[in-house]
Amino acid sequence: MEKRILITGGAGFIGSHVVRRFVKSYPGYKIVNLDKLTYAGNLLNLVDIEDEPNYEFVKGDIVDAGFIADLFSVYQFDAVIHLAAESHVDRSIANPMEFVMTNVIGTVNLLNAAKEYWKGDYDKKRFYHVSTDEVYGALGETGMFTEATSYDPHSPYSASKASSDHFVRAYHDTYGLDVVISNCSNNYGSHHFPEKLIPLAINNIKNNKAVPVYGKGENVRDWLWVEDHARAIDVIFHQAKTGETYNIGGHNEWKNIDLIKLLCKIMDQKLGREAGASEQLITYVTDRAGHDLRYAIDSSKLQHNLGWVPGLQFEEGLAKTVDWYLENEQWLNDVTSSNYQSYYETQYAER
Ligand code: NAD
Ligand code: TDX
Repeated sequence: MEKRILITGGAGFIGSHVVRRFVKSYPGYKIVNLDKLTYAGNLLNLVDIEDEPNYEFVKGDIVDAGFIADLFSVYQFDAVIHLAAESHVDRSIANPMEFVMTNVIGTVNLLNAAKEYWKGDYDKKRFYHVSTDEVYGALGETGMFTEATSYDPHSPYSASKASSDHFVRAYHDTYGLDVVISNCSNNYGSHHFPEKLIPLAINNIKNNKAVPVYGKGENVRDWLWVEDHARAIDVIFHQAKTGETYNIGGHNEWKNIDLIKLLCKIMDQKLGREAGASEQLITYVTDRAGHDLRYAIDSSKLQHNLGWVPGLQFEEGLAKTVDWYLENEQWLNDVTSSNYQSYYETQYAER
């Protein structure tokens, strides 16, 4: 094997796209996917590659330091691509401590295990930490986040991701660990858990249920096709210099309400509904606490240094995403069966 790579959180939304890309593109790499299979992790996301000879799944918790140290000894990893996290802002508002445990303690456990196992010899070793644009806080109507923007997280989720980023940099500065970090904007595409805006809206429109829009729907997000994110991670993993940070974004800003209206239009066409029918489902609900107004990523460093550019245009990507959800009803039924209903009722009951 040319490399043995630990990918954490590979059964989740972005992780499954990263695992698929690495397993298929690099038959000479051994890919070990470590995932706790929380409500957000789903092995159905990887059925197409689960029998590949260079792929292995391990169920486990990054919060368990002893287990993580043993895993390094057993598999002799050369690199880590760390995506495992609690990732939903609304859940972090309801239960911050889970985010501290997984996102902060879990990340430090992985850093420690890598440091101990590699014992200061970082030649051809790498710890890649996947982070978010939310660490930079919120923008007004203008401006963009660059890699030099100061951290200013507002939600327990973004505070926990900011903390983990600081630990990763501290391990580089203090122990010389070879690290890279990327901070990405909102992803969309297939296998996205339907608690996040786009898949939740698709599911609700499909079922003729109210589509909850927080506040006035004026908040702006910068949306990136998830496979473009996976391709950026591939490029950065292989080409970035040690200690570097890269911002990844779609240059694709949408107000939530405009995005939902576009989605309604696409779904009217796909479902053979009268034009304007799905828009009737839009329901304005109480705003998210501490709701960041606008995110926008300046990814020019990545474009200039490493030649990455976003590939798929948004309208096309959104239509492809809708097609995937309509064609994968079983997946949607599976992930919305057990605890999803109780989450949904609690989250939206009082709005
Ligand atoms: P997700 O919630 O879909 O998946 C997270 C995965 O991590 C799940 O498979 C879950 O089972 C696993 N996991 C959670 N806790 C774990 C633990 N203690 N031990 C082992 N595995 C555990 O998340 P996502 O949207 O795919 O995000 C992946 C990463 O990318 C996260 O680090 C997130 O902060 C970051 N990110 C996400 C976005 C986005 O738009 N979704 C944007 C930028 C960055
Ligand atoms: O029901 C909803 N109604 C609504 O108006 C939901 C779930 C969300 N929203 C709004 C809140 C945001 O302004 O839509 C926007 C997008 O919300 P989410 O899909 O929850 O994403 P966001 O909070 O922007 O965070 C996402 O992008 C950055 C991911 O969940 C994070 O993991 C990532 O780091």
